[in-house]
Amino acid sequence: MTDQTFGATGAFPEALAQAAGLTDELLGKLLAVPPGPEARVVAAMRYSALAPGKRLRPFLVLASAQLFAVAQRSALQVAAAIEMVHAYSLIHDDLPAMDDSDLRRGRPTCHKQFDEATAVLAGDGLLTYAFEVLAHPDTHGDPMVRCELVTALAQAAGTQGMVGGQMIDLLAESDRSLDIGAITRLQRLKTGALIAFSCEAGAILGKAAPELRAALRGYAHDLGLAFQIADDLLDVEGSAAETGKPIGGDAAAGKATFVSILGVERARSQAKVLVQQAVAHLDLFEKKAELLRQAAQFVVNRRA
Ligand code: GRG
Repeated sequence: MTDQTFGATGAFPEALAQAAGLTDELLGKLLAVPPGPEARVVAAMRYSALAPGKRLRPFLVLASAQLFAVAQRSALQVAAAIEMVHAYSLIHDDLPAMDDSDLRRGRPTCHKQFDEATAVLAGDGLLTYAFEVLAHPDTHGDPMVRCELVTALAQAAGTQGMVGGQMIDLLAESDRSLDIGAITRLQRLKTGALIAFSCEAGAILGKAAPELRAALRGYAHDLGLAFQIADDLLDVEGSAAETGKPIGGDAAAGKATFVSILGVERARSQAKVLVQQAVAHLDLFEKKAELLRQAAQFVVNRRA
């Protein structure tokens, strides 16, 4: 494994790059292509999981785990698992039955590079493998902690989280009548739940006191909404060259988003308020949470 201690410089850009390097190294090992015809689905899983993304969720796992002095090896297992679930969601979201997208992370989407059936299987393979990784003894010596991680990720990814949010989103397509409360709930489920799991994972690994775990949940809640508003703003103001995916899709589809409801200026100021709120949740951790504070600023200023 690369000789890197996550966050050693205390600067967010380096820490994000380290999270990406360390997580990709582990993903590369976990997703070694086997011999035999099943090699094709593992190659598709590799293609999507290792495609260049920000690796924000792995960063959040590593930074939250560091608050509780969790071993980096344990945190990396969770970082790899969450990135697998995220990659699965992107593969399935891009399929013709959903967003029908040709471009993701600056490359052809999984079903364009391989084929639709392989992309469905690659998503399924990544989702199931993530739970195998969490259940592995390398993730934590205490089986109860591993069980808690499995339950928390299942809840975040399933019908009470991302899958539920995606269902609401599909039903709401072309529905401009959604109000701000409905959009907030949709996004809390669709993107917020995985972000919240990423932040809480450190507290689970570190067997943290309930109030510390609650503080991380509060941070994640505000961060997730700020992240989504930034995503909606990028869909209006960004470019495909920057984001690596088609832009303008929400407006073309007539979708209600934070930006379509609030307008660009109010959406931007709301994102800033959410970042301030997110950062305030971290007061309990004092200086130890500096990387998470910087991450909150990054989320609203990002261009990809
Ligand atoms: C198919 C079950 C299922 C769920 C799909 C997450 C999701 C639900 C769809 C992705 C569509 C989308 C663009 C959502 C907006 C927020 C989001 C998750 C953006 C992509 O995440 P980033 O910006 O991507 O962290 P990178 O590529 O940097 O990892």
